Amino acid sequence: KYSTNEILESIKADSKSLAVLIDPDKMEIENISSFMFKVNSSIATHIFVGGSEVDEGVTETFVVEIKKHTNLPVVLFPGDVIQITDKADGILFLSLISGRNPEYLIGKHVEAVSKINETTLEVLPTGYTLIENGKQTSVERISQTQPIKRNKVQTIIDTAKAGELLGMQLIYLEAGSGATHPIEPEIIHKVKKELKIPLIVGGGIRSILELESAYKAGADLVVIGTAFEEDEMFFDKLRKQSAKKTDD
Ligand code: 1GP
Repeated sequence: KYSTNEILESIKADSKSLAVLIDPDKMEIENISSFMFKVNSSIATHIFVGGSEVDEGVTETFVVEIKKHTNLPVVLFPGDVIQITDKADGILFLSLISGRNPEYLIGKHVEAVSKINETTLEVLPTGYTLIENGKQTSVERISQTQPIKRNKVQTIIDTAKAGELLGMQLIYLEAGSGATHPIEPEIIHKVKKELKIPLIVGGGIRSILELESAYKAGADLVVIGTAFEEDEMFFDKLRKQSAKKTDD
């Protein structure tokens, strides 16, 4: 049932993947069609859908609407089991490996199995690693876990590596949505050097410069949410055409 690895393979094949994060709590459903029009003409390769506190049923309604307007793979980035829907293409099966709350390391996963079994979602086992960013994030509040301190670089590296050795297929370095500062390139670089699996980086990336430096440091997939919510013009800067020019 989980035999297709299409989404994982697409991330492995393109070391500059870009996921646009849509948080159903932060966007009006009426705006999805115009938003997706911009996404489609940008360099985005994936759509992530999720949030910390989305009510039951809302994620599904959003995914259905998003799918009407794009052929990009839609991946659930769930804050909770109730966000699981078979209308998406894949799901980040997140273990919060920076934290020590068993619910977010294995509890929610057991709860999720019966729901996932009813779907054909591609399951992407992901080591979700929250890095401290100066202010409390909603992940911290809801999961009641501590992020890893930014200066504990070896702990960050060892945590990511432990995730890989446990068999996870992706490592996600998260600064938190709306973070003041994105994850430092130096941390991305050091973590990437130790990993064989793809690295996802997100939280607080608001400019092309920050995006490019994350890729340069070794991020395979970058997740951006807030920058698009706050400034749809940001899409214009990420149009397919202008990306080509930079490549040339
Ligand atoms: C949050 O990593 C994502 O989970 C994206 O963060 O909203 O700050 O882009 P932003």
